[in-house]
Amino acid sequence: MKTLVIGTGGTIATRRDPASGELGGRCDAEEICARLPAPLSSELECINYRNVASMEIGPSDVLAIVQLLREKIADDGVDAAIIMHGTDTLEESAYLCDILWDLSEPVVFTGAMRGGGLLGEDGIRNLQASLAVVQCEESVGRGVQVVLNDEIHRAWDATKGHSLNPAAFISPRSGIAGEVWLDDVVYYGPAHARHTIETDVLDTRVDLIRTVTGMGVHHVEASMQAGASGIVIEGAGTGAVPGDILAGLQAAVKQGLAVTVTTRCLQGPAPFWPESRDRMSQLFSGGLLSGPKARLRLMAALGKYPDMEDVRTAFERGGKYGC
Ligand code: DAS
Repeated sequence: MKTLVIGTGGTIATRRDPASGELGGRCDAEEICARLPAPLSSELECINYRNVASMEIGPSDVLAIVQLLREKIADDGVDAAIIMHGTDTLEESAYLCDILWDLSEPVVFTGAMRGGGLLGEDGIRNLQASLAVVQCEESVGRGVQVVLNDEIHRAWDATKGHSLNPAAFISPRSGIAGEVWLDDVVYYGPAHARHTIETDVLDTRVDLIRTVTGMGVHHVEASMQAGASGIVIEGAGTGAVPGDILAGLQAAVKQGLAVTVTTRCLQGPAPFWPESRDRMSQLFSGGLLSGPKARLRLMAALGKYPDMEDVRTAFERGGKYGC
């Protein structure tokens, strides 16, 4: 077994300077892996893709990482991968990777909430648990997962729910997929069907707009004027938006934009309005996806398909169950 470990930066790559006590130094992937307790049950190959805070990582980086994984699997005998990533945008990179990942080899994104050398640092344990997950036979075919705090989250649902606590990640819509008990990996159910979109082109001109009480239509108009090709609107509750915003979204559809409705609620689907289905029928359904995740799925669907009906089908196929 050969596991590729890719470093991108984030708190997991930080280290406290023993002299000053400051958290600032940055470790490369090899240095982080060297702190794993021996013996390791897999050969590791370490690659430093970048060493930055996760807000500096974007969709094009995920495309490049997926390409790298494909090459390593095809040419170098790699059969699993761990991506170490800052936790702030980890859920987005992991889900985009999951949308693009049509192979069966297990991929895990992990990170840390407490930096190296701090009391209660969690990065090395998260890496160790991730290694147990990617090496587990049952992880094959489950796509991309997120492992932190001994919990396994499906990428489509993983959400950073706390800004500081090491138990930061939650899966609010479906619950965790499993746990790591020391070295044992336990899944609580079978793998879901997955609906990937294999593309190496993303249309990144997709805006996310959150609905709040009393808001006007100017955000929608600004998106249209800026040349967006898609808008994800996070409605309230089951996807409710004020009437003038709905009219603005319908105008956007007429202008050729793909418009998707999600909910700003943490749980449950959107849109879900049996009584107004016709009025909303030109808008795509975000299903169980959060706004940020729907945005990434729409980027992939728009990047792959020129025809809007194909975009809709590819987008909505993954929305219902998120994956
Ligand atoms: N340093 C932040 C980031 O890169 C937070 C973290 O990694 O936990 O996302």
